[in-house]
Amino acid sequence: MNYAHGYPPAAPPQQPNLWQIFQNVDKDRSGQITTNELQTALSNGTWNPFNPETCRLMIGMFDSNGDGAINFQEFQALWQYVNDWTKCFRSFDRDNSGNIDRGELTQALTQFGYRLSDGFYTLLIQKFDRSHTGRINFDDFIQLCVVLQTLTASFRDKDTDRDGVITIQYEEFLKMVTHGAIKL
Ligand SMILES: [Ca+2]
Ligand SMILES: [Ca+2]
Ligand SMILES: [Ca+2]
Repeated sequence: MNYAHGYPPAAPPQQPNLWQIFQNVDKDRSGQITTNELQTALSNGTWNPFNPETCRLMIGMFDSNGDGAINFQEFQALWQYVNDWTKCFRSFDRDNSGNIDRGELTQALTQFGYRLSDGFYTLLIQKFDRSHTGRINFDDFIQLCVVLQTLTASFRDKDTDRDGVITIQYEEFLKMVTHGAIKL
């Protein structure tokens, strides 16, 4: 493997096995983690494959050098992010069912600072619940939160007077929604 100068760096003390985890995820030993490799490595707690859209979103967020894959350096931040989401998911899964029901989702998003109507929660669950059970699995929960976060951030950018209303041109709107190639 041909890593950048000085690689692999000493693993941070709190995650001594990170290099090993990286190598396990990097199935073809290319030194880079692709969407497929990440998808295989992650579990949503069901027998179904991890949401590929969530993997794609996360790779997009942590691919700092823009080559479409995750090297070890980028992986450290990505893995921390996955761990943070795992903790977050578990803390909101109050009944330990392994998924987030409507009440738990409401509590989670309210705690994140969102003020959303009942109707919008129905829409969110319809849109992001790939299992069609009315409950949100781990992978879909990340996708839901990231999409919501990204769109809210683009909205806030335009909502300079903070009144919750924006006026935008058609192409500006398209840019907002396609920024990061979000599929809604
Ligand atoms: Ca690889
Ligand atoms: Ca990269
Ligand atoms: Ca639950």
